[in-house]
Amino acid sequence: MTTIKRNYEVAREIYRTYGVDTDLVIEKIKMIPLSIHCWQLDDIRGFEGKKYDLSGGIAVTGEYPKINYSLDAYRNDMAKILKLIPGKKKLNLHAIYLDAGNEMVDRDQIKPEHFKSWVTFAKENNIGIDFNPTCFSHPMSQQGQTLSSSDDSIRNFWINHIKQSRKIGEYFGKELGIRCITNIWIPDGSKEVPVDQLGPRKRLEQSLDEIFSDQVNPLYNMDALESKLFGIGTESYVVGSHEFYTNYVAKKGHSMICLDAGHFHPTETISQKITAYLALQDELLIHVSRPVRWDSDHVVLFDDETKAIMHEIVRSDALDRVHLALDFFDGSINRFVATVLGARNALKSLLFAMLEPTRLLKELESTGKTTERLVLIEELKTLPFGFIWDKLCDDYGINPKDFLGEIHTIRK
Ligand code: RNT
Ligand code: ZN
Repeated sequence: MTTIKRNYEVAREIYRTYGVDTDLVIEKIKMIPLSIHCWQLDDIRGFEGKKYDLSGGIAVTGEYPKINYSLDAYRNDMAKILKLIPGKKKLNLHAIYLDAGNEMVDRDQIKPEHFKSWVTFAKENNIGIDFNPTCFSHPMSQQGQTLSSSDDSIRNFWINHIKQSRKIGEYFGKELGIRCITNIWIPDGSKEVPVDQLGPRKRLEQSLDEIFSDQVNPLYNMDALESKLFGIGTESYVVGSHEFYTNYVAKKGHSMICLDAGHFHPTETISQKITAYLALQDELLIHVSRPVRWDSDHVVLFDDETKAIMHEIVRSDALDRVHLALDFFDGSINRFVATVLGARNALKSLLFAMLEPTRLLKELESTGKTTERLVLIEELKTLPFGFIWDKLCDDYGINPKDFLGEIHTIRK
């Protein structure tokens, strides 16, 4: 018997004494899709005919040598990345990762045909695709306004971009038989508090109404709206704030909220917001990220907040209603490794949460045994969780202990 199997048997027995069936948990976690973001690998450069500088508050910091990827080389690395992450995966694509050959296709002109080769890639790699319109790093967003702009030509440009994006999402869903989530994030806001705070928000509402007036089959595409508290250059005012989108979604009754772990005040945590949405909304998208003092998008760790996010989902029995997508970019370490490591840490956190004897804890809670509840929660932290994780990796032919060995075989 291999060490991994032997260790697993021991761990399985220990978890069983807490009423946890580890075999079942492993089978269950294999069914939960994790959306791997396309942008960590190439600093969100994409494959548009023309490469624009990053803007809209999107910044990648770090001096680790980067690869100037061709689409083929990029896909090669992405395929390798997918193989190093256990479980079910989706690829979270941004619109600027289109494949239009040598043609320069502007954002308002993108069509499903420009993403045909991504469908092939997804089929080859047995994954679904999620989508994001790219409303930043473009001359039309240079004034810091897109959907909320008072200039109709700018506003319409971005409305059209997002309308096209939703069609592409629908196309992915239909072609792959896996529903696509199209997540809309815009950078609109300002450095100082504007005198007119209401005007841009009313224009954003109108733009969204116009976008969603297009019928897109909800079986194939579902939309999410991502808020933010502040960004670089939008320190004082963000049009698409948390309150704005929460009210928009509640009022209009379509699309879901996207909670990004880095988009709130540093003392707020999204783990403590999840159930407020689950109580009143059908679905929720989470951008699993790691803020350090601000929305710094550090690589996701197996840390307390990531575990708390997963605990809230598991304890609410909402694994089918909450969608997990990664969102970080670190240019200070190997970007390939960053993607794999962050994805694994998100999954590890999920596995950790799923191995909790939730029913037992809830029972203690409902019978007022809060001392026992706290003791048990602390006890669970030192169970041989790592052995279960190793088994999950092993089921996918991934050697969890040879991670660095794997990465030394890949290009920088
Ligand atoms: C930006 C948002 C958004 C982006 C990606 C690249 O603050 O978090 O999700 O990170 O679209
Ligand atoms: Zn995000």
